[in-house]
Amino acid sequence: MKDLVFSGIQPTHELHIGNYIAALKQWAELQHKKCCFFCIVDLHAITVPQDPKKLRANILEAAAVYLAAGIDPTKCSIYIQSEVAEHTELAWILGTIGKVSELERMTQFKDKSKKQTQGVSAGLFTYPILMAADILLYDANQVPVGEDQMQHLELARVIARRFNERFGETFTIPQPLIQKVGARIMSLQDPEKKMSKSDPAESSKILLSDKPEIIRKKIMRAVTDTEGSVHFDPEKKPAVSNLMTLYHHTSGLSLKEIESEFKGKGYGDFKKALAEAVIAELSPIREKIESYRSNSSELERILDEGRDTAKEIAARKMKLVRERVGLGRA
Ligand code: AQP
Repeated sequence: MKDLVFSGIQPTHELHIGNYIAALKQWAELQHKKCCFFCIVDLHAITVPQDPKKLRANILEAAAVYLAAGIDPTKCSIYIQSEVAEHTELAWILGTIGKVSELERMTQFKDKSKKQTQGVSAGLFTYPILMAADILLYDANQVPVGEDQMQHLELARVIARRFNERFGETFTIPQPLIQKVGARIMSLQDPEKKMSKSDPAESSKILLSDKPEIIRKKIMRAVTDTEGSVHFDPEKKPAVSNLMTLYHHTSGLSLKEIESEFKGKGYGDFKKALAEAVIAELSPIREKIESYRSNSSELERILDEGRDTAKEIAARKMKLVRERVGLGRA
């Protein structure tokens, strides 16, 4: 059987280079070899308050970004999570399989709940259950994610196994697909923090929509260390190692090749080369986002087709799940 890949991005804020390296870039490579479902996970987005008008705009923006990053709708399905209601139905059922104690261990919940000023929603707590439903609904066996999602994916595996043991073989156990280098891109201003869409500090992240002069400024201002050597050591030199990771993914050079290119040179030279490599990688994407965004009928058509394909598989799976659990009537 052909491998099935599922992955998604929340349409919250603008996407950054961390989302690109860990998710979109991997997706664009995978689509040539596997059957892929790439979802815009708007139901996940509302686990923290969203402005409804902005959310709708962000959903279409995310679809344009997927296409601009090279995701080809003739090779894979691109669709919006809330348009396939089976995601939420399965999430409810899996919520009776997952345990509160398991959800309480999720570090993302602990981090995100600290930032909520108007109380923490129950949806933020049960987010990993919905993520399990997203993946298990399609029997995805491969899930490309950044390192921050590994704990959620592990929970999806636990839930799938537990369901299969209780009700008989129903779900495929998914495996993570994680970049060897760059599974966690860090903030340009604080190498202890991951680069995050919702970080209010603009200089902490490189957005896919950033123009060349902004990219140059952000990289030239990125924190480094006092040692002055371009050397990969995430423990002792986390900031420089993070910048080297960005250079590795945008120049195609290995970490060793980067070290030898900048042997005896300072951070200034390295940052200039990094900025040009990032600009060369992201500029074509930025230009394409604009053109996909302005062709809304084409975007609508792609999202309709993706939804229909996803819905067919999801409906079949839910029929089986209802039977296994004993819901409704025969
Ligand atoms: N800094 C990162 N490095 C590598 N991968 C990352 N991802 C996110 N941040 C980094 C990966 O991008 C995919 C989509 O992420 P998401 O939209 O589902 O949510 P997130 O992990 O919560 O992303 P952000 O950017 O940090 O958003 P906010 O600030 O809204 O919470 C996932 O595969 C994720 O692993």
